[in-house]
Amino acid sequence: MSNTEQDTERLFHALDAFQIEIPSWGFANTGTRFGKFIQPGAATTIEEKFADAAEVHRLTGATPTLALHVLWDMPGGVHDAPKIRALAQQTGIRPGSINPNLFQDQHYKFGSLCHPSAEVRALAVAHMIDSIAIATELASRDISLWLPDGSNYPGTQSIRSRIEWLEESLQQAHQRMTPHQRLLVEYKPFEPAFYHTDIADWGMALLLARSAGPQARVLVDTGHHYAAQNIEQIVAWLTHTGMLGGFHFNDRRYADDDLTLGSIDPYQVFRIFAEIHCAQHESGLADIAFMIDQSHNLKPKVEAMVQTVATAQELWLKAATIDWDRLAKLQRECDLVAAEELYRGAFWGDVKPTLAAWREARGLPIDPLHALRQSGYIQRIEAERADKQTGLGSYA
Ligand code: PSV
Ligand code: MN
Repeated sequence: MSNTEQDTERLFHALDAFQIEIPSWGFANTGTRFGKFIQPGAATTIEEKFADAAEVHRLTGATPTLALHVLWDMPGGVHDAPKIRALAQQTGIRPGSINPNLFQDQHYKFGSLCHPSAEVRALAVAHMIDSIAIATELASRDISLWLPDGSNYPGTQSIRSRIEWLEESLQQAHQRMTPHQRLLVEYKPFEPAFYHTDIADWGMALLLARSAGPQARVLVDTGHHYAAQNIEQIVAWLTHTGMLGGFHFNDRRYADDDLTLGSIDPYQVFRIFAEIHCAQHESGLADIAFMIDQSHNLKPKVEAMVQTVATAQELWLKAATIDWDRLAKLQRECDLVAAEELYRGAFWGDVKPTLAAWREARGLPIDPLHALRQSGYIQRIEAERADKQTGLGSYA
């Protein structure tokens, strides 16, 4: 086999291995705190969310699982599991991570797992346990926790007590997991609380995951950092410690903007992917769950999701072209310019022909976005769903 053929095989293998979970909430009408713009094709039921997810997977070949949000997608809790299993069977899309919801119930005004009241904390732990039971019923591995808890004004809550309450709550939830499940602990430095959040950064998430138990890991949401934070360095630490459980990908300009992956800073996504490829190259790597956490308020949802996945595949492939042995040698020799050129050369290199060849070889459309537009899927769902949207006004 020639060098070029070997390279192609290696890159095809990297693409085969790349799977990214899509969120059910990415297909439903969502908005900002100022309001919602309703889309005629937005999914209004869990059946429609599965159908949209299947369409994205048909076009990209990379999204076999759908993240579910407990209260939004399974209001009946564990009783809804048979329905979800039937949908998975029909659409070929497996239920993915299970996302508890600790932010909508009125009891949680001052916190959930960290609330000063033991009664409210018990309610929140019970919801975690229900979410774990749902995951068990659906054979989902990951319970993915984003905790909204925090406070808005200095001195109004005991940060130290809340650490202890949170540790206890997470330990209680962890005990209820089956041996193959994982608890992913997500962090975020602001919003909805604006003075302190109880899991503000990766260090806190790491310590909490360690204290929760051996099946807990950290989840990095790319939108949950202070401006200019070096996310790939966090990735390096978390891969080094074996504590990286997963990602929520999206892009941002100012805050947790949930913009399309790579739309603002594709080089950052490349650098994160590169760090993961590097860790895999050097030491093999335990499973990392790649997920998208985006809700498009203005772009059509299915189209935006296909655009996102296609961009992720391209950036993943670019990062896969790095020659790690050569880069390591240049780094050791402190040949800074050559090392940087090799690294950014991979970013600037054109991988579109390889991606197209892989898609063709795997029976996928070469241009997934174009194929979506040609398929008539968007027109069909808009016609079927428009009357079901609440709040869809006339443009006339
Ligand atoms: C809120 O910030 C958020 O976007 C978190 O990132 C969660 O992962 C997501 O909602 C779903 O609960
Ligand atoms: Mn997230």
